Amino acid sequence: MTITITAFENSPDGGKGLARDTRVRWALEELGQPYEVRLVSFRALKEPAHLALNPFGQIPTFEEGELALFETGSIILHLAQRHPGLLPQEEHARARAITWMFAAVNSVEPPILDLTIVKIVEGDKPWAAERLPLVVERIRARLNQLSARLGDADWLDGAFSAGDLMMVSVLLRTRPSGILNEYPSLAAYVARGEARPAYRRAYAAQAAVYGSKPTPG
Ligand code: GTB
Repeated sequence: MTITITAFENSPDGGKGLARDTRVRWALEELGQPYEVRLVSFRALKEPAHLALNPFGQIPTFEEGELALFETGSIILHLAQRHPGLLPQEEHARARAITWMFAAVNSVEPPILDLTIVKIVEGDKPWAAERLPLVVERIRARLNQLSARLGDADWLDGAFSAGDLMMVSVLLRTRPSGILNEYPSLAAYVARGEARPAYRRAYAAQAAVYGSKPTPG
């Protein structure tokens, strides 16, 4: 059965890999699963056909036969459970890798998203300048904790897993702000993720949609 995901017809980042279809593409590439992409306009995102796939009117979505999913965490967990390569076989190691996936989207991503919100969506509010340093401090607090746990390891818990794929994807969102460079071990961790052939294929595929450069940076 063909796997079809959705992505922006016009991504605001022009193909720099920041939209969330990149992490799903990356997982599919790691798992060696072919896929097709349906591009969706901003208007079509909020129309009934797309809302039936994702009630929040967002990309990416995932369809395979009768199954339709949304939420990158759920899509990647489904794929990693179905195909070998992104989750360890051993029960406890597998549960820990899944824990890192949740940590990425529940504990690390929220303050990172707040930074985009305070800078772009709320940038013209009179209190935005006051809020900005608070949000940056919350990001730093999480990155301090994460870099302490990573230490000098290559990956968060043994071999590269879906937990690392999700965490690297989330950390990449901090790059435009420069905060990641304050944490050399995390910057190196993200660079290791980006250097993986599967990531590079995923990046190139999304860049090609928007006529952007095929390599990150
Ligand atoms: N929790 C959901 C998931 O993980 O799947 C969040 C999905 C989501 O935020 N999708 C965004 C979307 O469809 C695209 S990724 N937004 C349109 C809308 O809500 O109307 C967020 C994103 C968009 C653009 C950039 N960029 O250009 O830099 C980066 C990230």
